[in-house]
Amino acid sequence: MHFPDCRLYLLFTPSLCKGDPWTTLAAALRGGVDLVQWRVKETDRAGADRAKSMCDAAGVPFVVNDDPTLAVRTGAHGVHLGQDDAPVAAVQRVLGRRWIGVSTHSVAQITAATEDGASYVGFGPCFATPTKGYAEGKPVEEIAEAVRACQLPLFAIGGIHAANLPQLLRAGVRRIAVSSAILQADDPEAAARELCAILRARRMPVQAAPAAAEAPAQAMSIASPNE
Ligand code: TZP
Ligand code: MG
Repeated sequence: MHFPDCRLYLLFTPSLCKGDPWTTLAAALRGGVDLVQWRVKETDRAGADRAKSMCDAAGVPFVVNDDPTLAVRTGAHGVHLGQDDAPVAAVQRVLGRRWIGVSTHSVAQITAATEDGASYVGFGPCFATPTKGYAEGKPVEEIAEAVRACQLPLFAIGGIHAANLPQLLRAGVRRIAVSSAILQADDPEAAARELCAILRARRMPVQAAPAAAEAPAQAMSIASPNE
């Protein structure tokens, strides 16, 4: 199944929400999140079904973390796997044509995920984040190198919020996956909207151009899978 042009991937863990989780998810969807991952350790079929229905109503694809069986049962669009989860090929047999995303932390892991048939990769951590216990992020040069090397859609992940996103955009990142930037926000809709606006601004072609020399860098929008 073709992987769509999603840019703002919400890692949805109900227990991490500052407010009511379902109100938070609804707000995030209104704010422009365009891919949602169900990220819950214990199997919660009812919760996953509820999140999937909300995503369906918003026309947003739904991915299940770690659990291919739950992905099939909920009718999810895909599953997301970490480096310690089952191999892509084995999961593909269960999932058929659904997407398989893989968490990666190096160019070697990106290459392996690509060869294994992944649909997209997560790459990080880009910044320190208590959400997954990372005390520091990767150097920006390493992120830029990963973006350059990656032939699949790449979602930067880890500690990303509106204030540090421009740094990643300058490194070539065009898609991000976030948890706390939205789930912990006082206003999750506004937080999602702001991230969307920053991501979108990076894709806008330069309009009237006194500084015409900057136009090519600003205008690139469809050059590679990362674009
Ligand atoms: N994988 C790498 S960092 C991370 C995951 C799941 C956590 C992302 O959450 P946050 O709150 O956006 O840092
Ligand atoms: Mg996992």
